[in-house]
Amino acid sequence: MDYRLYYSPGACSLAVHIVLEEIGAAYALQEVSVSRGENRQASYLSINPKGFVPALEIAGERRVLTELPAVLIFLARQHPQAALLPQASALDEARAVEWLAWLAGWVHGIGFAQIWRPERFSATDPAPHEALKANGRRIVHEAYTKIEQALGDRRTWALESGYCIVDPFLLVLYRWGNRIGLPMREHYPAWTAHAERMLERGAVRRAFEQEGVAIE
Ligand SMILES: N[C@@H](CCC(=O)N[C@@H](CS)C(=O)NCC(=O)O)C(=O)O
Repeated sequence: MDYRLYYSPGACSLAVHIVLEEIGAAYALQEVSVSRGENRQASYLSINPKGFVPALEIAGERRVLTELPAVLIFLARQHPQAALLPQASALDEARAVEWLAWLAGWVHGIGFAQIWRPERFSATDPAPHEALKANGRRIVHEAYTKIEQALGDRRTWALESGYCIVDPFLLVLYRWGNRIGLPMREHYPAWTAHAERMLERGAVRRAFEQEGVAIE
């Protein structure tokens, strides 16, 4: 076994799960359910003290690797035959990192976090929580319009150079759009076509099946 992925069904760790399937890695799955609060239990905090999924255990390494962009970039670099990170030029690679940083730092870390975890932004006073949720939705709407514009120029994948580690993350966010009740199919046709292309991939179907999740 080369890797063990600590994941929660349908969480951002799903992007790593898809990439593990894409590269054909020998890996084990360890469920850490966020909805049941298992990520905050001592047993998991001893593995990832930050209390988030994903965390990737790497054979021979003492400490797990955390932070979604870091885990995705590591796997793509470690398995270059899968061609999941553009390598033609430093700028091509940076374009993938540019997407990952924005999706993780802004769309997930600021947008969705305000919707699902307003207490992170106002820990002691619950009064602003509803306003934080509304602000999170505003940020997600604006970001989703930008994603739709980017995918709407007839490109097949996030990067013109081809399928890469950004695309599984976009699929996770597409699912989350459905989860928060956005009319994904009606408002984001180019992104919907991208999601449908993703669902044609065996690696994606296997990861969805193993986690017991669907697109809607
Ligand atoms: N900065 C982290 C954030 C990861 C993250 O927020 N993961 C969520 C699941 S999508 C989580 O573990 N949430 C636990 C919680 O909110 O308690 C990363 O990019 O990996």
